[in-house]
Amino acid sequence: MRLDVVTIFPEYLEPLNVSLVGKARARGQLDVRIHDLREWAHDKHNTVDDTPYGGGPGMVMKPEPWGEALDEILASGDGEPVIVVPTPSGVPFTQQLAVELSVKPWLVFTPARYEGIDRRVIEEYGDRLDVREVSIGDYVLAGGEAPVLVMVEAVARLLPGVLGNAASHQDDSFAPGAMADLLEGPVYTKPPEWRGRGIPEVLLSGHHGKIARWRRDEAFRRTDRNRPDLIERADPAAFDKHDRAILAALGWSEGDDGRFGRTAEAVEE
Ligand code: 6GU
Repeated sequence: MRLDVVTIFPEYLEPLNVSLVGKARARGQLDVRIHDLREWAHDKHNTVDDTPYGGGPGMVMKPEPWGEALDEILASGDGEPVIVVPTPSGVPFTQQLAVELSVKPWLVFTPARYEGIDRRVIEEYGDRLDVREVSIGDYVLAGGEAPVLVMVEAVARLLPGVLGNAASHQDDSFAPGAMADLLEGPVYTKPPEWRGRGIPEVLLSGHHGKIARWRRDEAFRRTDRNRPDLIERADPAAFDKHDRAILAALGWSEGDDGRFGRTAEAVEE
């Protein structure tokens, strides 16, 4: 996979040289190219921003440097990339979107600073290419560089051969499949006792069926506590008899619409 990032802070992307993404690059699984937007600014001060039409606070990124940068990058490769525009006004970045992007051969990220990029740039490339405006959550950051690090890590770990163990992302929280719609439960390793705290007995039992069931119960407990919205949203067809018993014990019941909701008493707590 090829990844291009256009930014006014190339050094902000240094973490892409480290760890999982850094190793994928070293192995040739990822071709990452960081570009300094100011190379496509032509005045004495390499200006990339200007005041907003209509007034208001802050500055807006000028269209010309972005247009020249993107034209040059697009001409440098085969085929067409997906352009990912990080913005707090974008669609939510989810595991589903990470999976979708992970099968594309080429992604171009355009992290902005200030109040964002002149709208005409998104329209211009959106008319010809697959352009996605994406947000990483409901909070406001000073720029799109940290979101690019987040998105690249989420996508890179899905590439074939990048994670050591292909099974590792099968029960990721939010992965489509077996544990879909549930958060992962707790994990333990050696030593068997630490500061007087032991390990749940079942994990030492060697009984794989019981261990799988315990893990799923713990996943329900954690999801109930931290993300009840995921249980409300879940398709109950995915819940077996034991799942329903756990949910009932946690104060959930199946509503007329077939979905689970918290019983009035459980909501009070
Ligand atoms: Cl993608 N950009 C910025 N600046 N803030 C954000 C964001 C992106 N996602 C959440 N907050």
